[in-house]
Amino acid sequence: MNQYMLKEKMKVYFIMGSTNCSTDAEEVLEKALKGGATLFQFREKGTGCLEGGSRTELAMALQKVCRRYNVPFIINDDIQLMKHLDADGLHVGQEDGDLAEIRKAIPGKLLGVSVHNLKEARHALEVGADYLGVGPIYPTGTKTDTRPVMGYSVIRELRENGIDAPIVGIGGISASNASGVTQAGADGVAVITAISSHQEPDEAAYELLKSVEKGKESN
Ligand code: TZP
Ligand code: MG
Repeated sequence: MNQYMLKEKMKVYFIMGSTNCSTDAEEVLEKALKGGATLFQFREKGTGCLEGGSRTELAMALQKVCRRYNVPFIINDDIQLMKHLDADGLHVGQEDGDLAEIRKAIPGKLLGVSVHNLKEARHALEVGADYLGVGPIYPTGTKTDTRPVMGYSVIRELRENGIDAPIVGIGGISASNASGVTQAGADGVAVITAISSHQEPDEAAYELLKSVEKGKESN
């Protein structure tokens, strides 16, 4: 996938695992993709999350849904599972290991890296990351071990310093504040609860997409 296509796929980047959904995860994902989510990351984490075979089974079921909608399927921080499923890519954080080694371990696959500043962004891209996740942009209750809230000015700072790779903002993003993130220079937004906890995940994804596009237009 070239960078232009990848940037298009970043618009509404939906992330979740079973613990983020109050109803069936497959249904939530299907609705999200129907509504307009453009990329999906399987992130099975936290208290009560699935393990072993049931975790793999859920991942496979969600991958199937993504295939039906031609939406890339990314795995959070599990190279083995990514390889086992032949998923489209892997997303890792700063604490998930040596980025250069991870890059080498998954040739030809998308690699996304969470970064918090220019130094981390440059390093991730030097070793061959395909896209960057930046955040938390706004306060979030979904991930407790985050860095301090940074606001969307950090995205503008990355752009002003020549970072032209695909970027998604993450953390506390909803349809009401997504446009600020793309207006600041992000290609899209990554969300968990704005879609997974919404009564109508399809509407949530659609509203996010509209907000993302509005921000891009005024960028
Ligand atoms: N990384 C930084 S913030 C965050 C992650 C995984 C959680 C985002 O969840 P939400 O519900 O969209 O705020
Ligand atoms: Mg991680």
